[in-house]
This record gives sequence, structure tokens and C-alpha cells, in this order.
Amino acid sequence: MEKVRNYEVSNFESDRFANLTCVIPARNEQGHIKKLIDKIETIEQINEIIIVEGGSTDDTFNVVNRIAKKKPDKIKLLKQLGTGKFNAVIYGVRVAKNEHIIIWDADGTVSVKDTKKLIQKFNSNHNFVMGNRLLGKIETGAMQRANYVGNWFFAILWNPIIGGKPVDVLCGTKIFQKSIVKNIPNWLVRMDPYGDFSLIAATRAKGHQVDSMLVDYARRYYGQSNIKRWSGGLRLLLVTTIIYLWLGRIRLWVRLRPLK
Ligand SMILES: Nc1nc2c(ncn2[C@@H]2O[C@H](COP(=O)(O)OP(=O)(O)OP(=O)(O)O)[C@@H](O)[C@H]2O)c(=O)[nH]1
Ligand SMILES: [Mg+2]
Repeated sequence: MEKVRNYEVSNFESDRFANLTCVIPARNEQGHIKKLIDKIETIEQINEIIIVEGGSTDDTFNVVNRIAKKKPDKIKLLKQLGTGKFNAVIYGVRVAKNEHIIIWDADGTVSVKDTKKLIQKFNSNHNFVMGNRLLGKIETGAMQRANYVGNWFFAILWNPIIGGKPVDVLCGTKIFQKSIVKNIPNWLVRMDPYGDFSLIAATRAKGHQVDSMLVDYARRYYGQSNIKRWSGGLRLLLVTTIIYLWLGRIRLWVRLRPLK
């Protein structure tokens, strides 16, 4: 009887509706951002949208400013203090009012339909869910061949940390608990250019599962990639090596729950 009751309680709790803060890092996304915000506003579960702009040479900041002024309770605009995508993401996460965060790239290359599926998955365990573009439909021109190979390479490299089959670790769409950000040391925040690896590592260090779901990947129709493919790739390799050492240390000395 006790067992049945426990099951029912945990099942009920896990289906809880979690309010989400959507953090959007944006650099030179003037041509995407309004349309994206309009779409995100259709998702009831997202009750806060934080756009963190930095480094733009186009009018992204002013475009967002005009939108945010009309709905100050829901839409916030931040000017990034440092540089790089992860720096922007961390700033937005720290300001977020909710305990649950979704990162959504400003170029809208992952659809609302697929993102809603990720949110639904997140509602079932409140741990960590990310998009997996590698087995989804990739629109012609959306991912350069070298990026595709690189994304598979990192999927395999990160498989021992995540478990299961290799999945795309670099998809921008990630949903997670705000509290994991506290587990990311400052040196890692400075080193990791995009933040995907730090967020996954911090989640695994806590002993939480990292889930993924297939998403389709569309090409951007405005501007250019803000990511430096070759130097960024090398940096990601360095960050991966350091995270392996860091997680190894955690397992040996801090005695956190073993990585699944
Ligand atoms: N605030 C801020 N946002 C950034 C910075 N670099 C990238 N971003 C944003 O981070 C997200 C991912 O960058 P993208 O340029 O789309 O990189 P990508 O997805 O690898 O490249 P594409 O396939 O061409 O879209 C986008 O929303 C960018 O606007 C930055 O330095 N500051
Ligand atoms: Mg992109």
C-alpha cells in the first residue's frame, strides 16, 4: 500500500507544470528576434522572456527595446557585460525569476513545435532536456558539413558522460534547473564559449539525467553564424578535456552520486 501511495505522489509531482524563463542570447539577430518573441509568447508555460544582447553591429538592441517596453513585466532586455554566448546566457539565467530555464537561440532555427515537445519532456522529470539535431531533418544549408562532422565527433566524445546513445550536445535549445548554474565554477564559465558543455557537466555532476529529443534544424535566413567554427571547435576540445578531469575529481574526492 505504502509503495502504491509513494508512486502516486511522485507521479503527480513529476507532472507538475513548471513556469519557465526563456533566455535568448542575441548578437546581430535584428531580422529574427521580433518574429521569435511573437512565437515564444504563444507558449503559456513561458512567463518570462529575457533577451541578452551583446556585440551586435546591427539594430538588435533597439528592436528588442521597443518590444520589451510594451511588456516590461514579461519581456526583459539586458545588455551583456562581457563577451561570448555563454557569458550572455549566464547573465540571463542569474536574472531569471523562475527556477526553470529554457535557452532559445535567437535565430529560431529550432521550431516552436519541436521546442514544445522538449518542454513537455522536461515537465515529466524537471531535470535536463536538450534538442538533438543530428538525427532530425537538417534543412539544406542549415549545418555546414564540417559542423555536422564536428557535432557527431562531440556527440561521441560526450557519450561516456551522458550515457545511452551519442546525442547532439551542441544544440542551442536546452531546458534545465537554474540551480545547476551555481555548480559551474567561474573558471569554466570563462573558458566555455557557448555553455552547452558546462550545463551538461553541472547536471551530471549533480547525478541528474540528461535527456534529449529529436528536433529538425532550419537554416538561418538573416545574418551569419556568430560562431567561429575552427577556433571554437578547438576551444570545445580543450573544454571537454578539462571537464573530464573535473568530473573525474568530483567522482573521486567529493563523492557525489556516481554518473549514470
Ligand atoms: N549576446 C550574445 N549572443 C550571442 C553571441 N554569440 C552568439 N550569440 C547568440 O547565440 C546563438 C547561437 O549563435 P549562432 O550564431 O546562431 O551559432 P550557430 O547556431 O552555431 O550558427 P548558425 O547555424 O549559423 O545559426 C544565437 O542566438 C546568437 O545570436 C554573443 O557573443 N553574445
Ligand atoms: Mg544558430
